[in-house]
Amino acid sequence: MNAPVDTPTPSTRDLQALDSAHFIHPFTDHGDLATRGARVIERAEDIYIWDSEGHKILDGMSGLWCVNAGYGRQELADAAHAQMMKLPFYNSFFQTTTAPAVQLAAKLASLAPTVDGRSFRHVFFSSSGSESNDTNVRMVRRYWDLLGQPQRKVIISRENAYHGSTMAGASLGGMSGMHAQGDLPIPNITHIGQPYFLENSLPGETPAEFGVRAAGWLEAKILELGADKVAAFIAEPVQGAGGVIIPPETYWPEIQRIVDKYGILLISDEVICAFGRLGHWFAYEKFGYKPDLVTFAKGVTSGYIPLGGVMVGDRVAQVLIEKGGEFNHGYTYSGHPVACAVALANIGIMERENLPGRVKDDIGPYLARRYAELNDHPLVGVAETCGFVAGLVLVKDKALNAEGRMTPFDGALSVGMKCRAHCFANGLIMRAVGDRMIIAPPLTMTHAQIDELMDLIHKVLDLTLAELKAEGQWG
Ligand code: PXG
Repeated sequence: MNAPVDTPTPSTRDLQALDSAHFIHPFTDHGDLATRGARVIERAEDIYIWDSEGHKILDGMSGLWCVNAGYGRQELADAAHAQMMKLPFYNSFFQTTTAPAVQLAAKLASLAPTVDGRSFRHVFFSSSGSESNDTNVRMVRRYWDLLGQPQRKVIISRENAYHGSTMAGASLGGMSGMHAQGDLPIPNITHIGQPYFLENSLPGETPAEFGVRAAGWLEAKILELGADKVAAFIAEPVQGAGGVIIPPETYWPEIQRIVDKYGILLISDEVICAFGRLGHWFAYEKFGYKPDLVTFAKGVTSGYIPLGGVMVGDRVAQVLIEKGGEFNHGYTYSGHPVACAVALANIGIMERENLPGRVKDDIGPYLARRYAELNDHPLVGVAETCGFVAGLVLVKDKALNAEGRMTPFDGALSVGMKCRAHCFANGLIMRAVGDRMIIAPPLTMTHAQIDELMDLIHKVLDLTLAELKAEGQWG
């Protein structure tokens, strides 16, 4: 075999020019990008990334909610290398299988907790969260067809949910900007309101009351459609891309009561929330509900290689397997041996370092304590965490107005984007969703690194406030 040719790394300017000329980025305004040039990320270690200009940046978003075990894990590279040399690819169609796919399926089944006798013994693999949710749509419809109830077609989701970007994923999602492009949602998908206390509660309502009322929107929608038309409800345990929306404690138990009452399937989309992110292997355990299908991706490999899938609960698996015949669905890379080998190694690291347990008992509570301090900052309406995701809302005035609400900034001011610019300039990756600033850092963080993160957050908030004052937008 030839040794790899050592080509010189192109300059940042050259990369930006080629990028602009050839690379269509996801969710990007290319006119805007061309005027700035893309930020080129070159390498990463632990919780930090470095751009091509040598800036060190604390990655408060774990790549894109996925590098749960942190960067620079030799074991994951070794697992991929060893599997590539042994068997880089073989498919799992036509009654064949490979050891990594089998072992990962069994491992995932052992990690998914059984609640009230409902267990997960089967897994369907894909390469992403979007493909996994497409699988869910097909699997749910197949399930009801096999049970002789083909009229049960409607899947209920929520506004401001994110379930991916394929036709089905974007349709399940509740992002109006996505629906506006390409005639979405596809038929038989509908949405109810989200459980966002700050925006959707009534004056004087407690979070507990609001949680029950928000769950009640599901029951109202089921009754409006006719229960015999409804196939499933899909939701993220905590909404991620929507801005880290943490539901009140009363929400999930009430949702469970409703799906049980009408016999509809419950899909827990845990693409962000599983694999330690909320302090558990799977997040439904944290909230105590009982999904029939669980979507996963991202953290299963810590993002080192694409892999996703669906944990298929016994209720669905039994019907598919016992009554099903052939389910005409699958992807070339379902059970990709290299991706599965990396996932196994990644789960090995998470077990050895007890990453879910650290989030639950140590760094999660520490982050929560430190985040609570942000509530004292004049710009911060509410700062809150759940496991290792956190969100804070930037507000113009946190004193409650006559309607019992804080006063938001005028959207045209793009205060979240101003804050995000200060983050970039000061070595911190934090996402802005409107005026909500959100993080989901690697689960390996030490207390000292959380302190470093908090110093950076205080600094960017102060800089944002100073900018607003200088523009005459404050006070
Ligand atoms: N479900 C959930 C809950 C997600 O967060 C997907 C499905 C789709 O996964 P794939 O692998 O197909 O991208 C996601 C992905 C953001 C952002 O801006 C979030 C995601 C993807 C891209 C951007 O926060 N989540």
